[in-house]
Amino acid sequence: MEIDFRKTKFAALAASIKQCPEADMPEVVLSGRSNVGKSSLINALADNKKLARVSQTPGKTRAVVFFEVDGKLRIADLPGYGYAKVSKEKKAEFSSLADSYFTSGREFDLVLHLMDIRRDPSKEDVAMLEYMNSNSIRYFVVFTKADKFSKEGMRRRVEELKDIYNFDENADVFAVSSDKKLGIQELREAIAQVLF
Ligand SMILES: Nc1nc2c(ncn2[C@@H]2O[C@H](COP(=O)(O)OP(=O)(O)OP(=O)(O)O)[C@@H](O)[C@H]2O)c(=O)[nH]1
Ligand SMILES: [Mg+2]
Repeated sequence: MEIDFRKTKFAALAASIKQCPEADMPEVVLSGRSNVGKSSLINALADNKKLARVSQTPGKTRAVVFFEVDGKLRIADLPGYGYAKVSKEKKAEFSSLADSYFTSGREFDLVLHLMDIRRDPSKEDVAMLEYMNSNSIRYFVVFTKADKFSKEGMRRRVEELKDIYNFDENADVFAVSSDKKLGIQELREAIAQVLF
């Protein structure tokens, strides 16, 4: 099915699982640590810089933010985890909202798990990958900020990371740059293929 990602609009903001819209269409979930580039990726996919809030101050996305793409699918932008400068209470609140998204029984179709291509695995990343592997959750690994490497450097880094992480053998691995629009079209097509 053709999906026009440029037709993406804000759909809902949920500060708790109860506030999430009814799961009545295919849903893609973005997970990953704070500042990894989740909101930026949504903007890149939609080709609209004003859609999702991007900030220099990590920890901006404090609720689950839903976007609707072309009336055909939903994207859920989860609060990022692991940002050190928010209080312990805030941290627990963000991550419990992200956790409860997964444990609530809400139906979703695909997780895009984002990780900064320059960084080594955090314990939250490892835990998330293990969680998805053991629950047979379909996911893509999306390495962000690929513009920080040359093309060859990026290829080598992705190989290195594949050795470091324990990815599901069926998981697709992408390297993208929201800034330079690298790998964005491939990701759009891969999402559409999994969902429809
Ligand atoms: N160089 C580079 N910087 C990026 C890219 N994508 C995002 N950034 C920067 O990374 C920072 C965080 O981006 P966000 O999209 O707000 O990250 P987030 O994952 O939504 O963060 P939270 O909402 O805190 O969970 C911003 O300063 C972005 O400009 C990219 O592709 N390349
Ligand atoms: Mg965000």
